[in-house]
Amino acid sequence: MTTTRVVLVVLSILGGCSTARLGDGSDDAVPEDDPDRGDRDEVPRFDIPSTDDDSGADPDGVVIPPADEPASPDPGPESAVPEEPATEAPADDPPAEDPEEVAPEAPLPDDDQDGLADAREAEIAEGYMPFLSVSSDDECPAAAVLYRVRPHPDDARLVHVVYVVLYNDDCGMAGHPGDDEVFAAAIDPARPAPEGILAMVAIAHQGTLCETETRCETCGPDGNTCSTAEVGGADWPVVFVSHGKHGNYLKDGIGFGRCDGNCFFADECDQAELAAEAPMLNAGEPEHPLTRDLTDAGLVTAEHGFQDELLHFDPWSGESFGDAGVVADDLVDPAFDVPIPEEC
Ligand SMILES: [Ca+2]
Ligand SMILES: [Ca+2]
Ligand SMILES: [Ca+2]
Repeated sequence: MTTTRVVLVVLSILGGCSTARLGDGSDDAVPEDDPDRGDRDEVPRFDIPSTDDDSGADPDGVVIPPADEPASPDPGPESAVPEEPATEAPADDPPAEDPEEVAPEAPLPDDDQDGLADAREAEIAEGYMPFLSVSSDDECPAAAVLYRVRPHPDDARLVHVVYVVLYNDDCGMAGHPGDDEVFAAAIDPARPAPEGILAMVAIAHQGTLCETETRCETCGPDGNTCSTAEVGGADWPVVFVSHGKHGNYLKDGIGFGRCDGNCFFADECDQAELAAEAPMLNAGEPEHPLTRDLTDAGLVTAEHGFQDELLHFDPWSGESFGDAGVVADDLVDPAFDVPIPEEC
């Protein structure tokens, strides 16, 4: 009996060794013996010692198999532990996506703190700038445009823009160095230009006996519709500029509240073939100016035709622009508030 037991033991040992070697090539042998299916991931552990199998003929491999068989269930869960970090790796990926989501949410600069991105203000003021009709024979047309953009006080979805046109001089009757002429517009940025220009207000000779206010709408009653000029197939609302004096009117021709012959027959306006081109700059808001020096900002400069005494002007200083009006007052003057037409 003892002899046969010895033989059986030897055979069982040899059989265990071959099983381990098979495990190198296939995982089938292990699962059959192991009740815990979750431990099948231990297969890689067999692959590692398999390098020893390269020696193939080494008899040492015979000793290892029996030790692995009973031990295999236990090291199973232990081996699962080091594998967990591998599963945690993908968990680290999500945080990498977060910054990408945050980037587009980053607010754009709003240095004048009015709730509108300053870059958007520039797009609106310049993109919806009405057709500025300066007489072709104006003898002092050098100009620059300072503007103030803010959410419309009556509807934050809309925008209110005040345009202050600064000229090097007023060369009309009783002319003077410097000139500031104002008009304003209510704009719906959800509509393309020029359709988005809903209504305008202009005042010529403000504060004088010749003061004349004109208003117009682009979507209101026919009697108050803005005059337009065709540019690129679209009809742009026109701001008529009186010859030499630069008073702004929204209605040309002869008659009460119109340009031609107004101010004791001194004013005259023309429909220019091309809109006046002038550099433009955002003034910001009263409490948060975007500029305090129009020359350093590149607007009122010698290159743009302005004389020395007008250089380095602070639009928020409360001082007159040359011998003209106070620009800081122009920018906040409620007389230029443009109501939103009900029809628009
Ligand atoms: Ca702003
Ligand atoms: Ca603004
Ligand atoms: Ca003037």
